[in-house]
Amino acid sequence: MFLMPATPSQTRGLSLVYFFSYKTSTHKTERGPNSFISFFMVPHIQPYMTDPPSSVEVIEPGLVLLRNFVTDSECQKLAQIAMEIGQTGFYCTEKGGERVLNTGEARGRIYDAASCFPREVLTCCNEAVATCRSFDSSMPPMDCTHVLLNMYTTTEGLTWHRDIYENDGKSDHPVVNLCVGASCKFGVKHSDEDPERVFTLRSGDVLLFGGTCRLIKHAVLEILMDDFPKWMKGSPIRFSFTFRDSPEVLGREEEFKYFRVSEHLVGQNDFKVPRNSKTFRGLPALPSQSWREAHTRPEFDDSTWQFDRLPSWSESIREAL
Ligand SMILES: O=C(O)CCC(=O)C(=O)O
Repeated sequence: MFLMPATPSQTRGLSLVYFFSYKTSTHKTERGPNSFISFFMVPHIQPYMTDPPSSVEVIEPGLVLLRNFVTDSECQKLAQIAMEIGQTGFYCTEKGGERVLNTGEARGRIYDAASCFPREVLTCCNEAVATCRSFDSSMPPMDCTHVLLNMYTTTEGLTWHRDIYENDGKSDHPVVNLCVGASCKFGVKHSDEDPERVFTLRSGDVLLFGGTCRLIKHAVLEILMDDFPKWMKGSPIRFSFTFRDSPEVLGREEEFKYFRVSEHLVGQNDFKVPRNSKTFRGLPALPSQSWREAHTRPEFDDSTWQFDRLPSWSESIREAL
C-alpha cells in the first residue's frame, strides 16, 4: 500500500503546526506585523525515521503549505511514475528527427485526466486536501479530475501567471501542487503592487491555493539544482504534480495537450480577478494547444513521439522496485 489508510494527521505524523494570519482586503493581502498567532506541537502518531517532521503552514485562508507531506520514498516512487508516463508525454519529435521538450522550454508537460494516472498519485492529492481542510476551514473541497505534470530539467522555472484557463478548473476549488525532486523558489502575490512572497518548495511539499486565493498570481522563480533528494544521484530534475478540479473539460483533454508560454499564456494582463471567485469562468484554450492541430504543424512529427533521455537514476529505481 502506497500510503497508510489512516486519518490525514495519522498518516502524515504531523508535528509542527504554524498559523499565520493576514490582514485581507478584497484582492490584496498583506502580512501584518503581529501576524504570528500560535505555534504548538501535535503529538507524533507515526513518526518517519528517515524524513523530517511534517508541518502545516496556513499562510492565509485559502493558501496552505504542507511541508514534508509526502515521504522521501513515496517521492521516489512518484518520480518513477512520472518518468514512465513521460516516456511518451514530455517530448515531441521535430520533423528533422530531433527530440525536444514539448513546451519549447527546458520543461516537459503532460496534461491528462486523473483516471490516466496511477491511484497512488491521486491518493497524495486527496490526503493533502483532507489535511489542509482540517487546518483551514475556508479551503473548499476538491475532487481531482485532471493532473498537470511538469518536468523541469534546468534552473529555468515558469513565469508569473494566474490559473485562469478552462482546464485549470472554473470553481474556487483548490489547485494542489506537489513538488518532487529538486527544490524550487515559488512566488505568490495577489496583485502586481504586492510584494512577492517567496517559498522554497522541497521534495514532498504540497502547496494548495483555493477559495479566496484560487486565482492568486504565482511563478516558479528558479529550480534549485543543488538541492535534491539523494536518490536522484546527481541528476536533479524537478517534477510538479498539479491537481485540478475541472469536470467541465472531462473528455476534452485533447484540446489542452500543449501549452507554450510564448504562444498560449494569453489574457493574463487583461484579467480582472472577480470579487466572487465562485462565479469565475475560465478562458477557453487556443486551437493551437490541441493535439489535432499539432499534427498539422510543419515542425512536428507527432507520429514518432518517443522518450529517449531517461536519466540514470530512473533506471536504478526501476531495478529497485
Ligand atoms: O510547476 C509548478 O510548480 C507550477 C505549475 C503551474 O503554475 C502551472 O502549470 O500553472
